[in-house]
Amino acid sequence: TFESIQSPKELFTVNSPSVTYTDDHIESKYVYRTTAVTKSADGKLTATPKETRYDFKVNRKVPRTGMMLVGWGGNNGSTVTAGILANRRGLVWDTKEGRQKANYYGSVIMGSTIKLGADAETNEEINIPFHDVLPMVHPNDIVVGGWDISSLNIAAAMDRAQVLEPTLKALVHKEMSLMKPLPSIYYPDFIAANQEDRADNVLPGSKASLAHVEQIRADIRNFKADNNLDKIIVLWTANTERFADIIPGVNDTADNLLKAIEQGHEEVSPSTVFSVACILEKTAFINGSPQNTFVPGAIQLAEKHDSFIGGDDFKSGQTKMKSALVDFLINAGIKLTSIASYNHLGNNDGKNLSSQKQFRSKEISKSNVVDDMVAANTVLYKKGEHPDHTVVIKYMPAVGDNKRALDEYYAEIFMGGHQTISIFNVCEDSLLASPLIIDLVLVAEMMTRIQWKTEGASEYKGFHSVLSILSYMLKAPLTPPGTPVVNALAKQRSALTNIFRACIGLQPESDMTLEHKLF
Ligand code: NAI
Ligand code: DG6
Repeated sequence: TFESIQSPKELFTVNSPSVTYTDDHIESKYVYRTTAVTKSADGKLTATPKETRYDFKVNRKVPRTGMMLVGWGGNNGSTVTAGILANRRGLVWDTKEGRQKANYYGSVIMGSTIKLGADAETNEEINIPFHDVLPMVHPNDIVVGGWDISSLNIAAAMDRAQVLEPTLKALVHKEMSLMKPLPSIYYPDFIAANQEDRADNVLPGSKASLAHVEQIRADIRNFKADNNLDKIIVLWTANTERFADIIPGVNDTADNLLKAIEQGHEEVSPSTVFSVACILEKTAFINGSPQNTFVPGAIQLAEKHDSFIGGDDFKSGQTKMKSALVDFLINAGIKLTSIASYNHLGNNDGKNLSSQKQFRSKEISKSNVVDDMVAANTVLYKKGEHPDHTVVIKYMPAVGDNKRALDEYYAEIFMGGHQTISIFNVCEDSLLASPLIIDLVLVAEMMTRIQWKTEGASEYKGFHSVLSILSYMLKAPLTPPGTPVVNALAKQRSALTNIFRACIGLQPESDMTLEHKLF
């Protein structure tokens, strides 16, 4: 059974001649203000304010949305499912610390606010939940399904994960025991050999095939029809795969990739097959793991089909801290010279990452996360200069999902002095990742309902297929080919906030507060 979904009430309207509300849409005429910089022969820079006019159109009808997880029976998959059910039913359970109520803490969309503006009379800040800026899907209304190579039902998978309190598990057990993951595709070479013993729910065939693509497409269509849904978002939260080699003629272009799948080429990974199926099905696909799912051919295919993709690798704990702390240090004028990051964890993710090739995927995504901040500070760093950065991950079964992350930041301060910052971060990995899964799905879904055109153009179109707006939630953000990657957490949040504001004709959130300074 599924509950009826009500279109959420809009918390505010925008009062502006540039913004129009119809039954179906919010339309805004927006002036995007940037600064164009030119350099003369003698090296002198000239900064010129620039204005570009865009029309945005937001579809106000909130669709009945399904989330299909690849790796549904994993720690993240089972935890996020239980979390959504608990919130939907408003559950309260006993813990050794007292009564605990379901919440969406850790979700930027559900747990944080943005400044809408200032009170017209008192100038006091008015903050509203992020979720209310645009007409977004509520996570309580998301219908969850998906695939796993392990046949355990999702209640048993939740027990296997050892993440949630037994009292909570008892409340959702019955409902979750009816949830069975669809059989998935398993090409043993891509994940660690130590995963083989759980692979008892697999489709025939151990390399890419059109039959696999077609089966996944059919699964999406059936799930949509069976649950009376308007839209599906698919998200990879399955094991980290090894990187696929980029081979000319195999995965370098859309046509070659399709051909390689048809011919069963061994260098096409399961996650790439899922992405291709979703792209062809016009279903947004997000990669929560670090591997290079989106080989050039997959990106080209998404562009060709105007289908949305996003990735890579959830940015949950250590890297989120890193992308905030390094931003702070470097923007404070402190010269960071080394970062040593150690992790140990004992869940199945850790077990899979104890294999060298899969660890290498994670090492890559965890290592490139400060590059943009370093490159931007030409005062502290010479061209090409970079802090030392090492990433270590060890599998320690005893600590289960309670990941330990130890970080040492070493920096040069005034007059040759040194500052050492040591961080010890302990928490359940899956309780950090689950709200990110929700954010990724909510934002990706919202982006499917936003269109834009330049002033005077006749046709609206969607954002670029590669949803770089999801960067805040991701360690190695995928961006449209040829465009820069932004890792700095504050910049990522401000892009998300201000794009949403632009869609309803509001200027970027400004912290100038001149009203409190000029009187
Ligand atoms: P997990 O190992 O508990 O779950 C992965 C699930 O994927 C397993 O149930 C496995 O049977 C399934 N699986 C493997 N290959 C599959 C395939 N081809 N099709 C369908 N199912 C398949 O791992 P966990 O902790 O849930 O993490 C999932 C992924 O998210 C990992 O790649 C991890 O590195 C990544 N991640 C996790 C973060 C966290 O904080 N928990 C943060 C960043 C990334
Ligand atoms: C060990 O680092 C396991 C990984 O899967 C991470 O827990 C995960 O990628 C989260 O990483 P971070 O750096 O965002 O905490």
